[in-house]
Amino acid sequence: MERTLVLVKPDGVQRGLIGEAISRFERRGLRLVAAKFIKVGNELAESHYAEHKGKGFYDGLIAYITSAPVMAMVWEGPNAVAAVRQTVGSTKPVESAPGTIRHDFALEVGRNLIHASDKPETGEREVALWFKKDELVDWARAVDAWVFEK
Ligand code: D4T
Repeated sequence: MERTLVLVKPDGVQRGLIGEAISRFERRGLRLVAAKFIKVGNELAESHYAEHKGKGFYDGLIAYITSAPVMAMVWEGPNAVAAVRQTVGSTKPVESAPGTIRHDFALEVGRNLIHASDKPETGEREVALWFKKDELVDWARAVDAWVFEK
């Protein structure tokens, strides 16, 4: 089953949107695999955003993600990466479709509330970066057969 890393970023936590985000992923049918509420240190922030090092917004991005706690989660399901990205909306909130989290609650790219892995390979890398193997819970829901075709 495909897995994706989701972070409710510091602005989402401060604005009380953890429950809103979890609720949307649950209603979509995705299955929660892991969750932890943590203050992100510089080392983890820099590893997570390594691909953006050197870009103009990089320092602000590191300051933002380390500024307050985040809710880190792993969600799984068929095409979980694409499904979560769709529910979250485009990186720039004003380009996000109505009904997405970023459209409904955000205005600026530097305060876009949620991180979600952008490709299945990124999902695997990010899940391994943020969670130890024994923090990932293997489980089934009674409702799975009514959500997952196979
Ligand atoms: P994240 O990684 O936070 O889910 O965002 P996206 O996957 O949607 O977008 P991204 O990797 O291109 O950007 C990472 C992060 O950088 C911030 N950002 C981005 C910014 O502050 N200014 C910018 O111009 C861009 C492109 C927002 C998300």
